[in-house]
Amino acid sequence: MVSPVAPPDPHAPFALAQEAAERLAELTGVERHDIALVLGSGWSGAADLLGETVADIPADEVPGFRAPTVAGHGASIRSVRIDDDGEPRHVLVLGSRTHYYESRDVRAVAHGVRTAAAAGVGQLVLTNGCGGLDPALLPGTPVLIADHINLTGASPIEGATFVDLTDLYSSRLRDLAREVDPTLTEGVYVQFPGPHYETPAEVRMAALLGGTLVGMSTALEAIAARHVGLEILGLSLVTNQAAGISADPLSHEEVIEAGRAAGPRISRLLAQIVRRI
Ligand code: 8IG
Repeated sequence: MVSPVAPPDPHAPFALAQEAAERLAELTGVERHDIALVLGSGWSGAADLLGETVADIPADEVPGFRAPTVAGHGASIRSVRIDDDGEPRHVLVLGSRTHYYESRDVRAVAHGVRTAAAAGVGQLVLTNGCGGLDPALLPGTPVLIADHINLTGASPIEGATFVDLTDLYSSRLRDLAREVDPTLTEGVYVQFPGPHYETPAEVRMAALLGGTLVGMSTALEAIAARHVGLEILGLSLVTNQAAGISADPLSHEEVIEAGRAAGPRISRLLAQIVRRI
């Protein structure tokens, strides 16, 4: 018998992203955006420091975006205008992201990035809160992502599309970030599927594999972003030592608190970096 279920249409996510970008242009009055920013745990203050907020839109008013399900995660999409010198630039600030752990839906995870590309964006800044694998990496430390290891077992790419991931996290943009803060160190971000945190044995494995940071976002989004040609900067905030690194158990409240404490400092850093892009 022939299956009555149609195969998934690989173009559908891009059509939805196009629709979302058109709706964003209507709602913000900004025809094209130049830079997109995805704000993870601890990074939300940066939007206020970037420039003038032209529009602030509840995410669920834009096709394909969902209201976030996690306490401490934002829920709006902002258009911010940077007017330093020369041509004004428009930054699309995605205050909410869909995580893979919410429903293992890679299309939903990639939608923000694809919408940004459809809105005209050339550079994408992905931020997150994460666990640190090196005992010397203390909570509150921002780290540049130099590369990633994707342990989700998933990809946002559908079909036989062989996307090159060399220099995925742009060395040009990392250099530029270090011009703002020469003390920034680099690390390899390991994306686990979550939503549970790792066991101490998994944390030791991630370190053996060459990881520096563990988290539940960013890698899948970076892959989707490279696929659509974006230049990517990744910034992590270490909000906790990974499981087993310190004797204390992990708690979401502790993660939120570390993000809150580091917030003003890393938000200033991020705003300075974005203004240089
Ligand atoms: I914030 O220690 C934050 N997110 N997987 N492990 C994983 N995700 C995280 C962690 C962590 N801290």
